[in-house]
Amino acid sequence: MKKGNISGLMLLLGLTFSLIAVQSLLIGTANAQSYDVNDDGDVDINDIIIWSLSFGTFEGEDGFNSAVDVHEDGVIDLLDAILISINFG
Ligand SMILES: [Ca+2]
Ligand SMILES: [Ca+2]
Repeated sequence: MKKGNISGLMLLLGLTFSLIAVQSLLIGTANAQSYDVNDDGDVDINDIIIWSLSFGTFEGEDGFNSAVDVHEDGVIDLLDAILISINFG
């Protein structure tokens, strides 16, 4: 059961701007896992869209995508999206 939807994406976009100030803190908690979720050579909105499809899922659930669990804590949440989005480009 997929819980991700476009509203989650819009929420993220709003939060990204306010949370970018804590970028260095978040990077400090991340490992070297690639933020290029779809492995196309760019970290961009398409990776966030893929994240949104799994948003709210836990490891082992239908819809969970380990590629977007960039924080590797077993849940697809906003922190993963923030980590992806601050690595855009
Ligand atoms: Ca990508
Ligand atoms: Ca996570």
